[in-house]
Amino acid sequence: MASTELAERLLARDRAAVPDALNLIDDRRPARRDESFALLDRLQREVGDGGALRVGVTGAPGSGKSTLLDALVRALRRRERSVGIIAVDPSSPKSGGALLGDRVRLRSAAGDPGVFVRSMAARDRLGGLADATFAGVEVLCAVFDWVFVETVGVGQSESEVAGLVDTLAFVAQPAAGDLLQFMKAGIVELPHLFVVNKTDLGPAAERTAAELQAGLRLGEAPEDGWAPVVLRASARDGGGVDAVLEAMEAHRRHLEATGGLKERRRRGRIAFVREALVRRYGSYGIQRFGGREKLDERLGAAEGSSAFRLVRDVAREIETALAEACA
Ligand SMILES: Nc1nc2c(ncn2[C@@H]2O[C@H](COP(=O)(O)OP(=O)(O)OP(=O)(O)O)[C@@H](O)[C@H]2O)c(=O)[nH]1
Ligand SMILES: [Mg+2]
Repeated sequence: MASTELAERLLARDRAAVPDALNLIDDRRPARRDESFALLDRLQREVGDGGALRVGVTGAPGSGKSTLLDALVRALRRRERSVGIIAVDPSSPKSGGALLGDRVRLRSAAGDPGVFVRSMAARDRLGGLADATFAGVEVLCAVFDWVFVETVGVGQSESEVAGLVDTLAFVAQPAAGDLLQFMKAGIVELPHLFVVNKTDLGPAAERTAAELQAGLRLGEAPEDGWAPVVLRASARDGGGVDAVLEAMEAHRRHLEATGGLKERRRRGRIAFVREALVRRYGSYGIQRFGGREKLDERLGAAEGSSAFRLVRDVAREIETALAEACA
């Protein structure tokens, strides 16, 4: 199917077009890449800076991210909201979705056309969160009311996923003892809400929540004016799940009221392009291009292009600069 037809169907919120669109963005053949860029440019322009709530759900392995997502999906379906989910698979370089059933176990999604789940590889050949993950979010956001991205881990994956979503939720295990590590790594600065999960297991959750709350108070006042929220939940029993949803909605309202939404997405796109280019050409390449400032200027001036096309276009410019440097 041509990208123009795919774009029409996605913009008409036709869910049946989603798998074809995801296949297209995963296709590396040059002609298909051009189609894919055209599709993503159009989605970016026409979906604009509103649309689906984009929420990242992160946390240590086994903390209950998927179980929480399952509970959130149920709550959203009761409210007649549609949901798209990208589960980032940390293990396989190319999972093709086969692991999906094991990792995500979304019972709530079975047979429901209002829920779409896709598992994607964490890393592409160049390292970093796979480009397809970023593109997949754009596609799902055209069609669904809410889009979630589940990622495991502490460290780089958090900051990458933070650039991709409006709201970042961190799922913490009771008494995991991770808190100090997060603080050292600066992780506590990124999430907008912390969910201490498994409260059904006893009082440890209460302690962890109090510890987190105290730790967050030590940090600097957030520059976007949003004070991170600490919530308690039992994803398994559904306890506290509505409050999690409400906190996510409250954060979105905050972003809209302060103008932060547009700015956050703009910065997220620029960070994505910059990281992709630095990964590919190193700081030497960026230097040859004219340095970070020139790069940011170039990226800031390219509003109509999707981040993906921009990576390709600026990559060509950097290669020209490198060739000149060698001549
Ligand atoms: N008691 C209890 N167990 C829970 C709760 N939430 C999740 N679990 C259990 O914790 C285990 C891990 O849950 P998952 O939802 O798969 O955790 P995850 O964070 O998605 O794990 P990965 O995707 O592997 O990183 C499973 O055995 C769940 O049944 C909860 O609220 N209470
Ligand atoms: Mg999971």
